[in-house]
Amino acid sequence: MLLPTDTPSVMGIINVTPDSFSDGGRFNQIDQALRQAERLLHEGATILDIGGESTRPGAEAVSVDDELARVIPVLEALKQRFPEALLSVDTCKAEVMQAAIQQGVAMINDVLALRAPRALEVCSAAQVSVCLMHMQGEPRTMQQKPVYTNVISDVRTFLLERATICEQAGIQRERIWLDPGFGFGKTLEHNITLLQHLEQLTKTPYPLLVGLSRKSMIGALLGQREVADRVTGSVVAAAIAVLKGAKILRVHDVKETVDALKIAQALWV
Ligand code: PT1
Repeated sequence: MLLPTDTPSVMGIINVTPDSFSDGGRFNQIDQALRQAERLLHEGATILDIGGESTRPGAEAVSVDDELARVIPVLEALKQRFPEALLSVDTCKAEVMQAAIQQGVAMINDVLALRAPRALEVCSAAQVSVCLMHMQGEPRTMQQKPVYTNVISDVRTFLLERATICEQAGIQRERIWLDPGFGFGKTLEHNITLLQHLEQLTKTPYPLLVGLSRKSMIGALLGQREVADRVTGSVVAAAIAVLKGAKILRVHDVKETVDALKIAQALWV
């Protein structure tokens, strides 16, 4: 199943990390993920992105076994309950990619852009789309001192190199998505520059996915606003990204983003 690129889509975020839930019990996690999926799909998400490893700044890595145990039962339950929904898995690990592909996911969303061992092999052997994201450093330490010669061309060059490597490994061009990785080893100024010049990343053969939802750059632009109060800021940033050519918006607040998309599409010439 290929993801549409003609018109922008909203990808709803489903986190299955322990800190997202009051009780880490298996049944509870599956049940909560199903309820959240139902709401996000009802609100207009056409893709759901399921992640079992936090990659936000400062986050610690998780083991393969823990990530598999969190993510795979949730994918299985989602596929059974919502067979028509497009699923994406947010992972860097080849083992998790392989198991997710067996559950029928349409996209592998990888903040490491398939640089982990065997990730490229696993994805090229399957009929799956891949999202290649740019990150400088690793989540635990990436915000300590990000440096670029030119953030736009550095990110663009990295993403096009990874896309070429994917094509050479046999992943079809139509299956490759790029993502500048807002907040991943980038200062506020770097993030602002990337969004201001996002159209430079859309002039490639590959469609663009962006994640801005509730990130610290939105909080900082609003004067250190807490996470729960970043919805409007996130929605405006998402609308700007779409007007500059982004084709998938990865968001928490699906309903609000879908409204913004409808208005932007109706009124922008
Ligand atoms: C993203 C993304 C992602 N973001 C893709 N996958 C996260 N493809 C997880 C902050 O500054 O943008 N694209 N998977 C979440 N990561 C972050 C990063 C969350 C930074 C918060 C911040 O607050």
